[in-house]
Amino acid sequence: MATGNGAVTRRGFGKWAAAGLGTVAVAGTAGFATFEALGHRDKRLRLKNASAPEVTGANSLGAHAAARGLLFGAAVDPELLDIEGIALGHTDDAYTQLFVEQTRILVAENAMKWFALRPAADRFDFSKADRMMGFALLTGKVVRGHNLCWHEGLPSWFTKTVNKDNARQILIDHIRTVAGRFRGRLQSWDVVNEAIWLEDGRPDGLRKWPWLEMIGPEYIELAFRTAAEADPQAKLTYNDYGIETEAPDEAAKREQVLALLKRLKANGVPIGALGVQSHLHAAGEQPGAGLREFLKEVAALGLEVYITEMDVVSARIDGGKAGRDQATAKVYGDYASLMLADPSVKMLLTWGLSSGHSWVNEPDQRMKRFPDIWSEGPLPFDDDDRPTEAFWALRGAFDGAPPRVRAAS
Ligand code: 9MR
Repeated sequence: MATGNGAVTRRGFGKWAAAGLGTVAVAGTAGFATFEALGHRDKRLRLKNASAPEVTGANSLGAHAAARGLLFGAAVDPELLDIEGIALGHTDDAYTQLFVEQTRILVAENAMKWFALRPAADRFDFSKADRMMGFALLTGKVVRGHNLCWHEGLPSWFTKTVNKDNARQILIDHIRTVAGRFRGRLQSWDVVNEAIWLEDGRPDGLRKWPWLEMIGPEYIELAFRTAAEADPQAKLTYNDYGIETEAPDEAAKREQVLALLKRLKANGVPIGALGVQSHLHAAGEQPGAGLREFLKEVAALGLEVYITEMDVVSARIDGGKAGRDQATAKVYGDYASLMLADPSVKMLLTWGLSSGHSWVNEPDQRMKRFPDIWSEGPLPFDDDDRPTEAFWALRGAFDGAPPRVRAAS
């Protein structure tokens, strides 16, 4: 676990906290410069923990990505963050330190979803989301929002309350209130999440769910236009999964996503980016030429591309833990290299940072999706916050990426 003399103190958070929040926000990532002094040692050590100098400061994922003009970050659970310690200038909490050390951009894994923000139809609760924003402010992190419109993560009152008469207004009110609250403070918003679902059999590939059924396909356009009014600065993003590999169903889904993006652009909808979730599997079909071609088409629409939720499930890989770790690392390296070779890809976020806090190993998810095997190491750090093989593979992919002029902001 984290050492007493943790990185937070070394990075001078005491000074930042004393200077007040306004100064902290301006300081941004400049605070990382002091860490360059540690130098770069490209040695593949099995490290004691995540605050060892070989993986922190100039050697962190965030710093290596930034050296290429890329943003690296991860999904976080704000309830687990020791924000009080950060505010006082020091924390011993390993989870918190990992995010301080490694990331430059954060996204709430759940805290900005409907079920977290809407305890009742007539009430908003921003406490968890605000906690994350406070942490980001104190530590100079960029933040992206997830998500404004999704068929999952809805509160229990939703189906009882929303009907054809009020659906449009409820969607507008939610987006105005939520995007409005964080106006000017988010790098991007996942405005619409996972709207394509080929299994529903519609020619346009759209998922049949309450907003579609009650508002019609134009709910997507409505969501983007409302978000643009509420927060004109954020890059408004369409985010989806299952569009990464060469598998025929994923290639077909890519086509429908591209068609949707083209329709939105043709109608002048204010969309700025595509989020490719990137929940990958080490076994089975891998990403390849189809994805490369797709990226070119997306870029031609003038959209940025973000890797928004990367992790790798190693279920059904032989060779025990070592075999699974290696296979996972290979996917991290190959996938990040393929994606980052395209200049439209501006950032990479993993869905969590250490396997101790990964949805892949949440009991209900595991039993539903991967019941046959524990999928250790889906992320760049393991249960004990040591870097996994995937850490080195991902960092190597950042090093090999063509430099961007500047990071997305
Ligand atoms: O990781 C999230 C998990 O903790 C939640 O229970 C679940 C439902 O809200 O959502 C998970 O995150 C999902 C993300 O919001 C959208 N893409 C797929 C992610 C993994 O299921």
